[in-house]
Amino acid sequence: MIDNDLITAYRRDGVVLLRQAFDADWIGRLSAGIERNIAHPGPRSRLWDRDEQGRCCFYDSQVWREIPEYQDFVLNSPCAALAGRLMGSRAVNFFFDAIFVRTPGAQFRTPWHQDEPYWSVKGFDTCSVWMPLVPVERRSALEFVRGSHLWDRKFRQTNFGALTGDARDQVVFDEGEPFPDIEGHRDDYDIVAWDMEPGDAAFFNARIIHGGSGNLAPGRGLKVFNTQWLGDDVRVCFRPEGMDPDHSQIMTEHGLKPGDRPAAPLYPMVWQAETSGAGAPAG
Ligand SMILES: O=C(O)CCC(=O)C(=O)O
Repeated sequence: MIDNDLITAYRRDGVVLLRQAFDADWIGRLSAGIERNIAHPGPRSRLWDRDEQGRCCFYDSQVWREIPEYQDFVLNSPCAALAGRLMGSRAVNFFFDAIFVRTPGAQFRTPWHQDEPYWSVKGFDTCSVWMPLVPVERRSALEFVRGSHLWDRKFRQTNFGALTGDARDQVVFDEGEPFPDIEGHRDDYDIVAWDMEPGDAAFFNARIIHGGSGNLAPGRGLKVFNTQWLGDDVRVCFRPEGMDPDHSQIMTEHGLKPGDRPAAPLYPMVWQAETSGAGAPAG
C-alpha cells in the first residue's frame, strides 16, 4: 500500500490520506472499544465545549492499556507498519491514543494548532493517524495546512486548557510568533481535507498545522480514534511552557529522561523495518 510516491508526498506535504487502510473488523473492534471507553472514562477524559443544547465533544487519551480493543489495534493492526514506512523509519514506537467523540450536530471545531510543541518528545519523525469510525463529510473532517510541517517557525499555540477549564491542561506559550489567523484568511493557505469513510485514515506529521473536525450537520455525529507513532529521531523533551498530554511524571518514574529514546513498557516498539541483518534497531 505504501509506495515511493506516497512516501515522497508524506515528506513533502506532511499529510497523506490512505483509503481503506483498515478493514471492517478493525473498525468494528475500535467502535466497540469507544463504547467501552465512554462507559469507563479514563482519568484524562474531558468534555470539550458543551453548548446550550448539550452538544459536546468527549475526549479521552492514554487509555490503550485499559481498553482491550485499543490495545489490540495498537499492537496488532497494520497501523505501526504503515506509519513506519511513511516516515522511512527503521523502528516505530507507540506514543499514545486519543479519542474525539462529537454528539450529533456539534459545531465545536478544534482550533488550528501543531501537535509537537505540546508533546513530551521532540523530533521530525512522527506520525499521527486520524481515523473516523463513521462517515464524515469534508466540512467536518480534520483539516491540514499542506507543507506547514516544514515551515521551521515557532508559533504561540492555543492553550487548550482555556477550552477545558482544567488546571491539568494549561500549556501557556509565551515565546514565538503569534499563531497565524488561518480561519480569517483561509484562501491564503493550502488547506486540505477529505470526505472520509470508516477504514480511511489521515496520516500526518506532528509539526503540520491542523484543526477543524466539527461543524457537523444536524443529526450527524463523529467518532474518531487517533494514534500517535514515533520514528527514528524522536527523543524525550520536557518543555517549560507545559505539555499536553504531560508524560513527564510517568516518563521520569520509568527512568526516561530528556534526550532518551522513548521505550517500552510505556512506549512499546511495535514495528521494525526488515533489515539485511546488520544494524537492526535495539530497545
Ligand atoms: O479531531 C479533532 O477534533 C482534533 C484532532 C487533532 O487535533 C489531532 O488528532 O491531533
